[in-house]
Amino acid sequence: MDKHLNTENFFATVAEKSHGAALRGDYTLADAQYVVRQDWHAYTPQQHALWRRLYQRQADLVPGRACDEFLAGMAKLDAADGIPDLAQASEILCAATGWRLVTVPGLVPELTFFTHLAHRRFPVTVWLRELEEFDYIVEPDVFHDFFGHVPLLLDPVFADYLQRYGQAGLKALKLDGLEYLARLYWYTIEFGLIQTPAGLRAYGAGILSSGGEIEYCLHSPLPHRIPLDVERVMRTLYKIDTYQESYFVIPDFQQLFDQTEPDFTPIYARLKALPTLAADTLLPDETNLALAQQA
Ligand code: HBI
Ligand code: FE
Repeated sequence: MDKHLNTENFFATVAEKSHGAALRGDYTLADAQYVVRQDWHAYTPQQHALWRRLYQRQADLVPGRACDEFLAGMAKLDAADGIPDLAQASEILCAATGWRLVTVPGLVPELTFFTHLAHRRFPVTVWLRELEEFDYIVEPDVFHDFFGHVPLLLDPVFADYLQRYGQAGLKALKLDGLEYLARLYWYTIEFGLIQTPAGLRAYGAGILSSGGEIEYCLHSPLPHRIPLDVERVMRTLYKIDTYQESYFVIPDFQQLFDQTEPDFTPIYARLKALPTLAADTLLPDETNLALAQQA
């Protein structure tokens, strides 16, 4: 697709969704795939210090709350000391699962995003939030993208799931299925929970890069925790500016991968005839996993 046409549509959509606010990254130097250089030497000592604080807070929170696969990936990436050089991190990742990191100015159009994922390339935003945004940020930054998403890409099964998601995204663009697929992304890749022998754990990047939701999602009595069913998730609306009202729980990554094996074409057709579900819905046949079970 022509890059400029694509770009105009993208910025028009973003502006509409965000009530006119422009995206924050610098897109002027991006290539046709929205890739930019990470100018690692341009990060200031203050920015590296802010990264270390963000990293240390999450590093203190993840034991007993993140799944083991995430913790293992995080240890291999070894990024506690400052904003990582993403080309070096990409080499570590590539050796593990064949994924690479590409560096982008921020959110990229869906077609671009899915194309990267389908080719086992994960887009990581190059800029870091400001100090005032320590606890909450609207658009994904390098901390969210790297700390939240990259560790699990070192796990072979999760890595295959994300590639499959990208391939499904490319198909969904043609089938008018994007809203369904965006909900699947939200409730798995961003806010997914996993039931492990040691108890309930988080694997979603939105949770694992958050100082507050990481505890809330596991132990608050407020949200529902529901066994994941792909079609159910695809019908479920989500909140972008509060903690989630429902989390969906998988038993393991293989099951997540297997559930996304079938072609989504007939699923989209079925879902178009059904109403969407509010974020706090609990269906009559659903189990809200008891807190007692979670150890
Ligand atoms: N771009 N850089 C970036 N990161 C994302 O997570 C992202 C994106 N573009 C589109 C997009 N996500 C969404 O449409 C997904 O929810 C499918
Ligand atoms: Fe994310």
